[in-house]
Amino acid sequence: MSLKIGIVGGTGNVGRKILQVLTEQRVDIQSLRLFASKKSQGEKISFQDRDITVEQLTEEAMQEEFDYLLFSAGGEVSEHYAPIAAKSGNTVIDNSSQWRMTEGIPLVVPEINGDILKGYQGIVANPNCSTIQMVAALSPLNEVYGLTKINVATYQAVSGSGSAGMQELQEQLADPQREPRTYPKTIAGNCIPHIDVFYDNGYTKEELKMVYETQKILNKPTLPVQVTTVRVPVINGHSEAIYAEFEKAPDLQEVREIFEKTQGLVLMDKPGDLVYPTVFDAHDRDEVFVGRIRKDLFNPKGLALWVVADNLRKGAATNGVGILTHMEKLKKVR
Ligand code: 11C
Repeated sequence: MSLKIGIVGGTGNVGRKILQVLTEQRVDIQSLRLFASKKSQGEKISFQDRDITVEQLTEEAMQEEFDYLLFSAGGEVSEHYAPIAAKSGNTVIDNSSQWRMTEGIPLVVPEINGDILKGYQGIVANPNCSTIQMVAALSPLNEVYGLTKINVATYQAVSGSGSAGMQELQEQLADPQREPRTYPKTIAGNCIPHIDVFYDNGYTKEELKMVYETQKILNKPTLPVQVTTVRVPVINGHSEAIYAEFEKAPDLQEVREIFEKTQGLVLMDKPGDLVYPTVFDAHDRDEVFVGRIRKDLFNPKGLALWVVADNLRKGAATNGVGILTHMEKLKKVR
């Protein structure tokens, strides 16, 4: 079926990646409209063989008929406009954190829980980038061994903060004296254990997103998830050092086989030959890369992993377009 698609936040980092992924995945598009704030109205964005003129986002436009509206313009825009679009019968795939934990709103990584979307119309939430790559790697192990605990530290690229973060790192690399604006401290040559705001319990919003989103996607509402998120001076690509425990002791060889046969994962795990993933391997790729697989030295049920993905792709655009294509597939299944 030829689809009527709208992208809200079409001029941002993720909006542009969505355009790229729609083309690569050959989504059959009847019409494509791009919406942004008044400031970007009239801008031209090239898509396939044409230029698309950016329109100002309005309530009226969201009430028109679309098959899918992909939102990536921040929580406030989604809070206001996504329900208007959904009430008008449109399906919204929302990349912001606004609706992720709302009861009744599906939070989806298509290959894990995409089937909950059968017959669904309304807002579908796309998880946080750092959550997506972690659950993509752990879900196939959960199915075989039963996850009982996660402990993770992230190494997150500045592209997660949009173009402002990328620009700040580049400017500070050229001039280390340059004052921080996007980040609380200098990012060039530094690691900042602080992403988004702090809560009274000492965790950041980014950390608690990873906790609660993981529990919701895996449908394990009491799973203990311990997180420290860190911004690092990397332009693009998030890395994660994950430690997980299971009900059944995982077998290393079998774990590797599971990763090898899981679609969307790439196993890079021959450390002796310097084979382990870094952000350069994951750049502009849709897969999640896994390596450095080790058994816990003290607990046979524990496993350590290093997981890397392109946060703008699998962490945002690819997963969002994946939700769209999955919903289209579900419509064809009776
Ligand atoms: C970062 N993970 O790297 C954030 C960006 O909830 O979708 C994405 C925020 C979100 O800064």
